[in-house]
Amino acid sequence: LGQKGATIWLTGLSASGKSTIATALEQHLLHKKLHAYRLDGDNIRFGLNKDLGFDQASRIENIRRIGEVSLLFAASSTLSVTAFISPYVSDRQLARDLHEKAGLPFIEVFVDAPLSVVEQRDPKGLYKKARAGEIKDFTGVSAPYEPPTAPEIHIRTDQVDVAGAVEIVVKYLLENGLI
Ligand code: GGZ
Repeated sequence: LGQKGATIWLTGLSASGKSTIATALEQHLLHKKLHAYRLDGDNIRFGLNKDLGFDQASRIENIRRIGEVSLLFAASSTLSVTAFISPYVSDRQLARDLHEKAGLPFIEVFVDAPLSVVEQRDPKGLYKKARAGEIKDFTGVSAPYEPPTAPEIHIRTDQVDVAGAVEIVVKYLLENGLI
């Protein structure tokens, strides 16, 4: 394969736009005949990680496994696109370290929208339930989110649309010789 693998790691609050951007990015890369694969709640939390919940230890293990799986895809020359809250700096750092040790690029993308905005969006009514105490340990409400301090890419989803977000990531990949 001429293509080099890498992991594009999206992090951000629930309803920040991670899955939407990951899906659009994956489609864009596939249309360019690049190998891309998206990992998100639908194919990980309902399968490999269905034994895990949302307490801190479960999230740490969730992200640890996802880091290992994304590494395998990247090692197979695939552009691996992950879309998980991944709320802890230390867990994202572990995923980064795995990739760097293997000589594979790790691109952290902060999918950033203020809590007030994502709470307004609330597409699944989860923030409302969290505020009402019906869901415990909800990120941004009753569980922490530690924003990246030096992400490779920072996208404000209250300011750019999905196409704009994809363009930002693709530009980064082109400029860094990853595609
Ligand atoms: C955060 C939760 C929770 C709690 C269920 N806290 O917006 P969604 O619904 O579709 O995506 C969220 C998803 C978060 O799973 P992750 O694997 O990305 O989380 S982590 O990286 O922190 O392990 C949300 C839903 O699961 N969800 N309960 N308590 N999000």
